[in-house]
Amino acid sequence: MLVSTSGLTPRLTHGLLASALLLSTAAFGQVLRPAGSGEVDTTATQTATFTQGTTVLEGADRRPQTSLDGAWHSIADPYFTGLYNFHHEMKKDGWFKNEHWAGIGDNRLLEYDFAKSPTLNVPGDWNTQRDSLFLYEGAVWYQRDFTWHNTTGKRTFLHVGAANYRSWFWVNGQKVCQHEGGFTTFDCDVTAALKDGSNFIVAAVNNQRLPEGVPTLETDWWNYGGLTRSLALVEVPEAFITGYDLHLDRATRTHIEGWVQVANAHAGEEVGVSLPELHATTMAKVDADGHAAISFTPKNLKLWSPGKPVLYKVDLTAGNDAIHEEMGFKTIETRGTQILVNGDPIYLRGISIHAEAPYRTGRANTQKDMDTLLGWARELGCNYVRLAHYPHDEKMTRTADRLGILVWSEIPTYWAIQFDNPIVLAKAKQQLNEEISRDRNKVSIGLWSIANETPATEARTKFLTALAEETRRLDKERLVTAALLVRDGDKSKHEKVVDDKLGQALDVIGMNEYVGWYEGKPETADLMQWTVAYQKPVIVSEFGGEGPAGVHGTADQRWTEEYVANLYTHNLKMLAAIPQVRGMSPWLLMDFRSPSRQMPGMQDYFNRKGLISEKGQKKLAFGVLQNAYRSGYGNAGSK
Ligand code: GCB
Repeated sequence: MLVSTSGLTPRLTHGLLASALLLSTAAFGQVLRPAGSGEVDTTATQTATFTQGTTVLEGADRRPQTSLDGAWHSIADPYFTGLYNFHHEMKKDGWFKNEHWAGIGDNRLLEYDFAKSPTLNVPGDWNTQRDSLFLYEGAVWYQRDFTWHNTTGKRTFLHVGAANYRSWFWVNGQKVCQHEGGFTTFDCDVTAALKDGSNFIVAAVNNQRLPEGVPTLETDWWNYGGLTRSLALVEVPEAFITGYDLHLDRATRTHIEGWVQVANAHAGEEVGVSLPELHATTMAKVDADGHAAISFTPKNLKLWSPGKPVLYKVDLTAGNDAIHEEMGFKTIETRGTQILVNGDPIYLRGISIHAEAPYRTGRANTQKDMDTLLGWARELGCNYVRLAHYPHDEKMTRTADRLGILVWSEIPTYWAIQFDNPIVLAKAKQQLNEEISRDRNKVSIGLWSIANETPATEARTKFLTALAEETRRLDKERLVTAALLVRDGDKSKHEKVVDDKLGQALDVIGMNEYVGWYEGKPETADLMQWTVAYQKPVIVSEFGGEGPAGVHGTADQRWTEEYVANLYTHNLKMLAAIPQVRGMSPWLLMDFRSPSRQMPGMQDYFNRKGLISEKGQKKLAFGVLQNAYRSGYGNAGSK
């Protein structure tokens, strides 16, 4: 366990990521002291307090940024020699010092040199950039130089889009933060480490899977490692906006309420929120914790809804600080078995999407990737997408806001993580906090999913019920869901039962089923009898089957496009007969890399359940689902 002696203590404030559960996350308003020299590595695998010195600067992508993207020098370090010595003690003069042979001469031994090492592009996973790293799981070091000019009275944050899975950061040899979790965005205060003029930054990223990780050892996706999303420096004034939540009040649907949180503000200082296009402005005063409650009713506010994406410019101000947002306003709730958006029942015609990059493979992280994936979803006739199985790049939810597509966002509480381990719960809560802090103001978010296909044990139900409560504490305006497994009833009668106890803690029941693929043939769907124990809306979060693009045969032959098209036809018919079903996101939009998918000629390390191949070829099943969606498939429930 990496124990920091730097003495960072979280302070509980409204809307801040830092919470008592995040043992090591530093709060704003404090000077972040580097965790460097006082660290003791007690075990290699315990990572309870691994995350140190990070927080989420909400709206960072709307602030001016100095990009750190581009070529970084890199060293693959399978034994983590750059950080640990031969007795596995943390080095004081590790590779984060970025020393050069030419600089120190021949009196001292140096066995690395970033300046002479090859580069990797950031953002980007290492697996698809260098053949020797394709299957690599371990540590890789990154280094780059940059020029910086200090501005008096400003604070600077290093904004990291994502680093999979554990990451350490040093600026000019000084430790600034470390983080666990491969898909969430985080920020480290680097003010004290920066110099005027030339600087360097070193990052170590380790994607080794951990038994006590979130996710854990098994996943059905590629473990893409590295600085997979953009990095930037973001400057803020001494008193600055750390977070905000502006949403439509469900009761009136005309009233905007929420809060703005300001670090280092004095009680009584003013914050402003305005929608210039509607000539609406409100001012509020912060309390001693820097928290200001917001409540106002702009005239003529048009609501955002799937297919009708109305967005407004929203300006937030606090002293010398300002954030220029682009936001929409909607409500989402349930009534009996219905899902209501802006009070109207809706059927969610969706598709599941992995963050796999179209055409080139690897982690999706460019605007073009987002446009391609969501463009295909629109072409399919979707009003909703399930972003599986982890938070995607922030550009994805911004794009969904603009395109008018409702989003299911998920944390990687996937399969059998260690549900009886409180450390794992703390990690899951941290990822949930980071996910919601980044995206709570994205109008496209409709559902927070807290898990996928978890075993129905008591420990699991307790763990996930705690996560459901945490989700509602952080955001009361969205629906809480999880993708559940279904169980067999009387097999001779083809009974399927959805009664997982976790359903009690959810607003919407997500369920995955694979009739026609992992069980039976497509026609088996015609025989199925479904019982859903809950009078709640159900979203069929997955169904599907595999067939590579261009492989043809009869509707009865597995691995063919025809078979999967037939599977869709029968599943669509079966699911239309389940009264609670209010949406679906079949598995899935595009083929994606997975190490466990080995069938030669058919899979070759790809899960082929995509409606589209990774090269952009549409399969027959795409047409089946498109026809259904475009002709109004689904039942939103009567008013
Ligand atoms: C599932 C998982 C998903 C897999 C899929 C499959 O149920 O949720 O992550 O990729 O099945 O293809 O088996």
